Amino acid sequence: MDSTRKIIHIDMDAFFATVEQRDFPQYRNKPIIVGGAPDSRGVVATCSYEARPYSIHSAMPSSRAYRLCPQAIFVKPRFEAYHEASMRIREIFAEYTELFEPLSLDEAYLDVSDSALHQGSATLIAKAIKAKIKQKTGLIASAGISYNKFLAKIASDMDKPDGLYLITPEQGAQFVERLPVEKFHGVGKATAGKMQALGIKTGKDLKLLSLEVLQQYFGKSGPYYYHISRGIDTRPVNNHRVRKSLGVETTFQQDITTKEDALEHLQHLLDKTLKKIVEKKLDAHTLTVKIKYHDFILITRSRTLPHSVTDTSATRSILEDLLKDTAIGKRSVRLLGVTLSSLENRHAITRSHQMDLFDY
Ligand code: TTP
Ligand code: MG
Repeated sequence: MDSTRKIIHIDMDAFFATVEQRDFPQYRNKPIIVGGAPDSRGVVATCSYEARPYSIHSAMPSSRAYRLCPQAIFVKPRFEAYHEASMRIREIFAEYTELFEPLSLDEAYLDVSDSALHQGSATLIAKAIKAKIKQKTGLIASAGISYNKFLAKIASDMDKPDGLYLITPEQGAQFVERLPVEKFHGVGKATAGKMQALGIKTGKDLKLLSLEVLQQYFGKSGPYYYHISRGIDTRPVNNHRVRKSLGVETTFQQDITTKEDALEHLQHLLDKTLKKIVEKKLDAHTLTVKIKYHDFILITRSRTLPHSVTDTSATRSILEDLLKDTAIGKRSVRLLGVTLSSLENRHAITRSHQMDLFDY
């Protein structure tokens, strides 16, 4: 068993809602719902802890949330503010370890195995990170501490909000035995349903099945379940997971002379890049166009969107906008390129509803 590692999982409490409560004091101590307006087809991105007793949760239609808690204050998301808070949190992580892996704007794994800070105590390091986050951003984080990613993530959820929870190597295997399978990270609704149908309710039930049987039922995920049901997870914390940018470009045999041709090519390059982004399950907020004129002069034009480029059907008009301030159509062009950056791992549930969030 890899009992030697020290992994911390940090997850911000009611992230979007807490940013709103920080920035607008009139929202503090009140049920706040961040997301689509109650009379729209929008959905809830998240809600403050004051709204949680009303059974409101992420991805629920806003109209339903309104019925559950009519006195709640509905707030339109401000992605720039969340992004900025996220960057500040990451700066804090970097002060404690080089080895951290953001999973989304509000959560990350940190490997502090080799840290000499706080006498090498991962619990004290987690406490210090929470305090620093509070001090520097005014936001609250929960921390889970354990000897692998799977258990650290479960632990950060155990004591929310403002949580600090440790699962020691001695407790790990027993802890998983008692854990309901729906709580297993990586077990989605469909798999949980399949497990229920097979009578697998807890880690203990899962542990009774052989590797072969698990592989037969769950294919490639079989070995993962086999190991985590024993508290074993050797996945490393990977700080290179999110690429900084992704792009494609083409040099033309014959220069492009018209704006229409340029747009056509750019759209094609963008569609190609978007396809890669979607395949890699990423979101991209910044779109950059690169133009090299026939005299080799190179210019770039960028636009950062409040939502992911993958969530808009209006890429054509964004490209047109970006070309406005260029000499395209007047000077001939030998190379065009498109780059997508500000990449984030795609959020599993609501991104497809993200446009609805703006449905105000
Ligand atoms: P979560 O960490 O899942 O939720 P949370 O931080 O709001 O609350 P908790 O205290 O339970 O951790 O997600 C982080 C942010 O991501 C959340 O504030 C809003 C956004 N989000 C969505 O936009 N859609 C979703 O479906 C989920 C789950 C989150
Ligand atoms: Mg959170």
